[in-house]
Amino acid sequence: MSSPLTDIPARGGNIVAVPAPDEAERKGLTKKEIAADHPTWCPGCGDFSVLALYFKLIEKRKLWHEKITTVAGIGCSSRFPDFVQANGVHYIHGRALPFASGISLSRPDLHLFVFGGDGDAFSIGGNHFNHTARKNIKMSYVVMDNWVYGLTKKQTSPTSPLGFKSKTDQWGAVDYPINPMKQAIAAGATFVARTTHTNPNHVLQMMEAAMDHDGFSFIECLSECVEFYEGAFDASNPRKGGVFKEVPKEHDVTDEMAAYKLSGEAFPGYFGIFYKVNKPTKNAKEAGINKAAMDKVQGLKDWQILQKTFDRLK
Ligand SMILES: Cc1ncc(C[n+]2csc(CCOP(=O)(O)OP(=O)(O)O)c2C)c(N)n1
Ligand code: SF4
Ligand SMILES: [Mg+2]
Repeated sequence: MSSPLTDIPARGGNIVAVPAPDEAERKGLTKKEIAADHPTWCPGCGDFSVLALYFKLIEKRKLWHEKITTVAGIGCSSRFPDFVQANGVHYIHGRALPFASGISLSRPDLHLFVFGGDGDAFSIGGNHFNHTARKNIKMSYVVMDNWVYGLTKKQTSPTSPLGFKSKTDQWGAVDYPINPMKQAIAAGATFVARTTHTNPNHVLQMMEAAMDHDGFSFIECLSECVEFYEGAFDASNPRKGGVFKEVPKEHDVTDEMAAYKLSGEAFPGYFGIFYKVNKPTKNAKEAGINKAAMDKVQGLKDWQILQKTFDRLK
């Protein structure tokens, strides 16, 4: 019987099942079991609610410690893995996605979540974002967009709006901001959604849908930096007199042009799934290549495979 404790991918990319206790007997994790450390964010930071909803997702979907991996770069939002009692990596600024890609391709059995900020994702990590999306590597990437560099105390980020006054733009930002949704769609992400930390049910719904997507799933989650950009998202928060507008029911999520058009709506824009298509993942393609290679050397010992390789090089 297959078990969450013992399913490990074989060299060919297949899952090897080793007999183990019935998974039905195993209880899901509680928030107490999954919460590692007291988050060090400023009181009122939007990132708290995203973390709380990640815990909720883990509880709701009955994920176990060894089945979840949380990866991040550097930034306030990127502290995420430190606060989760499971395997995780707090990696280099902007380099979370390449690290996560390695995990995804070698351990396709894991639920892989990557969290980070707008600077991490679209500035220093911009290229990695495009390439991970186009390769359709299976993982869920949640960008906690606060329109500012929080950790380093208020510099202009790639999503800061024109005119935003920061330590790097004392007279107001002059560079046109990027649109994360348009960028994700154009780069080839197969799941693109938008949510905001002020609507917990919606965040959870988007995370669940992203997790269930077989491919690279991207969520832009507005997450307010109360310290350096207070009130940035008030226009999207009904409790602050704003509007939370869901993606229209008739929107066809497989229509790339329609998704692109939704992304162009002026702030606060729409929230929900903009784009979702099924395409073969790099994981599946590589597993196929690995299997074909392993079939060729079936029955041979490791040293015999190595010998054959060296013989070929002669
Ligand atoms: C290679 C490198 N360059 C720059 C930094 C400094 N640095 C750390 S976090 C950060 C930006 C953080 O902004 P963002 O990714 O939006 O995350 P936030 O803190 O807003 O959540 C920068 C520039 C670094 N740690 N490493
Ligand atoms: S500086 Fe901003 S993003 Fe960082 S913890 Fe404080 S409120 Fe959150
Ligand atoms: Mg930021």
